[in-house]
Amino acid sequence: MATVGKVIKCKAAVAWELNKPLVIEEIEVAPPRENEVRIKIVATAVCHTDLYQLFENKDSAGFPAILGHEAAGIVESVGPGVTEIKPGDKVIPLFIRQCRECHFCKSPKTNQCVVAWDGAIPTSDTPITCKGKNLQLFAGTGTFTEYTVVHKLAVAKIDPAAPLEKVCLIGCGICTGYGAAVNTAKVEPGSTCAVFGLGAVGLAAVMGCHAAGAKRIIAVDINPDKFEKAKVLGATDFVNPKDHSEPISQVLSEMTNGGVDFSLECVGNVGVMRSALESCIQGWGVSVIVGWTEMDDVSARPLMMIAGRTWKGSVFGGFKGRDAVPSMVKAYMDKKLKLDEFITHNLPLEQINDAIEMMKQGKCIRTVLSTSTK
Ligand code: CXF
Ligand code: ZN
Repeated sequence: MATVGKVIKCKAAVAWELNKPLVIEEIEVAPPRENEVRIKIVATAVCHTDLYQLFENKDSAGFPAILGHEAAGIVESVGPGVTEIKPGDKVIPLFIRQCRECHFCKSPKTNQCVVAWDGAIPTSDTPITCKGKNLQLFAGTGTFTEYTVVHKLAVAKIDPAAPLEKVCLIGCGICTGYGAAVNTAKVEPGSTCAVFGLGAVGLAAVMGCHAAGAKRIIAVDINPDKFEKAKVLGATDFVNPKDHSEPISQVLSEMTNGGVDFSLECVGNVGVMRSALESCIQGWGVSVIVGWTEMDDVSARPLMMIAGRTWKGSVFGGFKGRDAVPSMVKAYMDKKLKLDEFITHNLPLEQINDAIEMMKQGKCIRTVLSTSTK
């Protein structure tokens, strides 16, 4: 390829500072260094965590930045030390790295590799610049761009036949929700589940509960427009907390004779996390925190757990990315996993601020942004 070994000038949506619209700018992307992979991003979707980073996370160390962490693309070139990935491979960047060698990677219990979060640490030494300034790559992926550079442990190689404009969703929302049900909650056949929040992550959690054989899946959201899609993905009951004056945990307890077996919080709100826990049945109920927030502490009465409930959480659905993402792509190709139902809009990267606005207003599930072909 003519670009190998050279700086690539291309377009990206740059987040210059908190709370400001993204700006389409020309950026310079350095050739991959040791253990790095330069990827042409073909499709990238907007996830709620990108909005969290732009509007709510008050840490200025993350700016200026290229946001985006749910994407798929094609490897343009690789740096020294990269052997498992080659130019032309179709890949999904990972915001949780997997080294396959540490004691966490060797355990089937977790995806918290010792270097899992290394990409998320702000650094002055990033491979992408704009107007002479280094840009942070959000979550170590920074995908709202035509080209990005990621560490080799943050790349999953996928089926060359996979449609990138669909499977990009596997890079975050689908695995996060589906895995939270299947891997973290370990939903059991015949069980009763409740999913709080019906964005892409919550809908994927519904899909995971359904795949695990749950008998009853109660979908909870204050926006009733979300119920239709939840039904398509397997939800059996629908509750809008605004329709009830009593606490939602009481409503669910009455509906289920004491509480649900599994609950999943997919909002990122500490009050909802508590409600989800309190909606679980005593004795064996399991509640999983899936939604992302770093702003507030979460609290609950100790009796909740003393009486036999388990409160846990996961990131990326507990999936080890380099191993699981290719399998999830295969599941989609084999028609065992739904993705198309999650894509409500398609836009060019240039219209990313419209996608962000729609997500803010709860008007979309996923908008997939495409980069121009060149
Ligand atoms: C997040 C977790 C923190 C890094 C970016 C992605 N998960 C879901 O959006
Ligand atoms: Zn995400």
